[in-house]
Amino acid sequence: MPKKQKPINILFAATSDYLPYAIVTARSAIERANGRPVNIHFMYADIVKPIPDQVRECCFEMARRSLDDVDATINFYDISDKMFLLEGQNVGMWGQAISMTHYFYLLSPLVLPKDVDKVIYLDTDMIVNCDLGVAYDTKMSSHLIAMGAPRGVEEMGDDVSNSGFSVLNLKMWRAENTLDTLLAFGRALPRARFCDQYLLHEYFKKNHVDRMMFLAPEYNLFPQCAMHVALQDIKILHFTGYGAFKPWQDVCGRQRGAHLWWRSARHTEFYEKFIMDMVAVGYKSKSQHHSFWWHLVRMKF
Ligand SMILES: [Mn+2]
Repeated sequence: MPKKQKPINILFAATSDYLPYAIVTARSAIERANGRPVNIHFMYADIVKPIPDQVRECCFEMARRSLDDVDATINFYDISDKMFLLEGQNVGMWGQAISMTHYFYLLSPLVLPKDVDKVIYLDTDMIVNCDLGVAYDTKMSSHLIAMGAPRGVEEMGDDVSNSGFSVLNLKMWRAENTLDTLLAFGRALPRARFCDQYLLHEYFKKNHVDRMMFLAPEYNLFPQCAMHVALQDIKILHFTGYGAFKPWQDVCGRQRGAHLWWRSARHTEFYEKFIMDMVAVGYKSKSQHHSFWWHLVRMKF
């Protein structure tokens, strides 16, 4: 028997209503991992709006079933009791509650099992278009974090890495107590529009750049802003930034690369929910006539 490959650990951290989208991102990563096992970790705290326990449990069950046919596990971590740790961090332009959700993943050294010594954090509005094993296996040495390199389309200037994708060297974070140091640093920062992204920028990029590793920019590109890069060369599509439409709200088919999202969405238990939501958006939209056509085109091709 060939030795079983070491799994890739992937982290999502959000309120639990983002789980359906996280599962689409997860499926896209799993489908491109060449059969290597993937462990999904979902850290959540429902601090933005109340979500009934039954609804959340149903969502968890649908998530598990969405991974039935692939070599993947999923674990859920309620981090509500850790929220006090985030007190005093920058509240960004999204308001108190949503801003705090942006910091969730930074608690992973504390929350994830100790045998998970490295994790790839992904936003829930992404499609993985490459084998993540390559980034996962990259030797980090003394680097605490690895991110997509600067891309020149950032809100904070051209030298900032978007925080939707990062590889966290959890073993080293734990050994050096990086989380405590980082959060203390964050509490002393002046008010800013951005949250975790600003914190990482100030801490790593400005003050500890030797502890940060830069991966290819293609690991985190906004497809509509990176027209010079062919779709197949974008390793991770991030549906955000200037001019972006979330694929699940893109009634008119305007988002570049959205069809890749729908292809993975179709392989989850949430597909019908996505369709129903899209139809509802379509009804509200002035351009509903086109929307149904576009959606049909997506479903068929
Ligand atoms: Mn995002």
